[in-house]
Amino acid sequence: MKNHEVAEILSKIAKALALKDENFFKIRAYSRAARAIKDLPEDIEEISKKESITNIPGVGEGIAKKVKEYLETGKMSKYEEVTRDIPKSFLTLLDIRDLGSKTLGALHKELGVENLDDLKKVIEDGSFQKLEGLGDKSAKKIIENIKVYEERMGKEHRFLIGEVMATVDQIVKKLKEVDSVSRVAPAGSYRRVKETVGDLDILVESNDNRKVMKKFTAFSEVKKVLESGETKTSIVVEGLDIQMDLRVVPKESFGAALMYFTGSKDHNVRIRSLALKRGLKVNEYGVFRNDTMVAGKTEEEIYKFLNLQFIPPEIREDRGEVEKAIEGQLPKLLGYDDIKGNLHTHTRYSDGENTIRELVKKSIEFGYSYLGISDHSKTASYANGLSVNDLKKQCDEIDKLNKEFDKIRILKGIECDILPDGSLDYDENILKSLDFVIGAIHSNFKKKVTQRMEKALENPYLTVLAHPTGRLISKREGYDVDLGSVLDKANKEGKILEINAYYDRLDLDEHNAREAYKKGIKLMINTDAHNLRMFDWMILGIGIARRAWLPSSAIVNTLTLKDFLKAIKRNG
Ligand code: DGT
Ligand code: CA
Ligand code: CA
Repeated sequence: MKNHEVAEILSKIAKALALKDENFFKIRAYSRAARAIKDLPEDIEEISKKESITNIPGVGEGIAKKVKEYLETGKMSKYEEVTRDIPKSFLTLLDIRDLGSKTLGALHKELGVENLDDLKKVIEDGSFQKLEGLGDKSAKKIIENIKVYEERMGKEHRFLIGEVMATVDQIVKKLKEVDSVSRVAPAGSYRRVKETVGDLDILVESNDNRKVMKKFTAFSEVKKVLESGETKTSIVVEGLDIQMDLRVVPKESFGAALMYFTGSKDHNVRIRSLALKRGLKVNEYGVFRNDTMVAGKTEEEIYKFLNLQFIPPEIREDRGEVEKAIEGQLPKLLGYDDIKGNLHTHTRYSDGENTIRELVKKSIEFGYSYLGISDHSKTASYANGLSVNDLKKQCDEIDKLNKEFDKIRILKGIECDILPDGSLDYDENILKSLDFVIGAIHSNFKKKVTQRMEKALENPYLTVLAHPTGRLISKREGYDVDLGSVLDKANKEGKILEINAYYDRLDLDEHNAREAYKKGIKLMINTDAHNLRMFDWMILGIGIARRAWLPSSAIVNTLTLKDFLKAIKRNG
């Protein structure tokens, strides 16, 4: 899937244009399109085959043409045009977060910075800090971001699960259509829904290995075949440059192979040693007593044979799941169909791409019984936050739509900035008129984050605290926050915490979601959707909750509308 690549190149065009003092609207068009394409859960190439790319909200005709050119030729002449006179070593600087075009321009013109080493030097000798608008704080931030960048480049690259999902779906679908193939399943860290994956592992059940391998290596998604044998073929996926290992397995061993290649390795080790104690041998072909195979067709059969409860893939990490399964004490995890509403969504009133009506229809498609609208609040000028008047207009529109749609209830909410002093972004009367308030920190990340969140949690009108660590998996460490203390406060105040299902956030993550649950805090899983396609990310939030061992009772948006309304009712 080339979405990330395409988004990256568009965003670099935007920065390069800005360096050249080009027209503001032109620059914004490129950054908007970059973001829209990055957020797509569908493969842009597939979309371009079925429909016009301009159907993606935020992508205009001019940019669509350039994207098409890139998809067809692997090149974007606009990018080459705007970067022709910028040296390559300088282009790397575009990848450093928080280094905007204005600063880049000043660094270049006034300090002669031409590459990363130069940048480090001018920070060290203090001349960076003396530039207009910069200071010690910006210097510190940039030093951190350089570190993150260098780590990312140096480390063995891992992919965000959301980056690879569409491609896996596509390849699985194609494999299912191959003659003689009766089952296809992703395995490895992907099946365990880890937030990042190192490579992809796919299993196919078939009795015609050669045919499967031949068809597979000819797929258009295959960039390069690394090795191809009778049972295993490894390829590099076009666009993503991720490795995929495909294994063909006979029917009687499919469950054993699926279990083995799903891992994790530590889980497998635990299972095998348990089996040994019972005089059994477990490997990727099956379960054996002496040399006789006694199970292997399905995972269910294998766990049962070992006298274990079935262990869902998401918790196979050797964190005590095998011991619990022996005792029959595994919790029933939140199910993928249990969610009844998405409460953190944005519309055109702020920085979303869709109307409320469109979100309502999408929610009905998902079978949801409620939908929460939560656009940005008034101080959030970076995201076109709602003035008091806009908010009133939006509430009126929701009232009307609620009369029109009887299958679903639309709830009035806001994603309210937590201001530098910890207060919320509207006064009491406004907040009181809403069904729920999601509080989040969006600016001044370095200022007393813990105290601000705790103060916000004391506010009777706050319902949910969103993305409390503020991390972006691919780019940014979280805020400097004492999460333990925030969790205790949330618990004391009876507030809900969010699991943000967007694949680059997943915040809370599996560890702190578990911690929150153990303290007795209720959680809500939301997509933070800025367009319809982002509703699809809900499954990742559910995956994270399952990895945290959470039952559906831990998640408030699994409740029926009636109970949900009770759960979000404010105490004050
Ligand atoms: P990744 O790709 O780094 O995100 O993580 P995994 O878990 O997908 O690891 P990978 O691709 O190396 O191998 C897939 C599964 O195969 C792994 O979860 C467990 C199994 N496996 C691989 N190598 C070994 C091994 O040496 N011993 C055992 N017991 N299992 C292995
Ligand atoms: Ca893997
Ligand atoms: Ca692998």
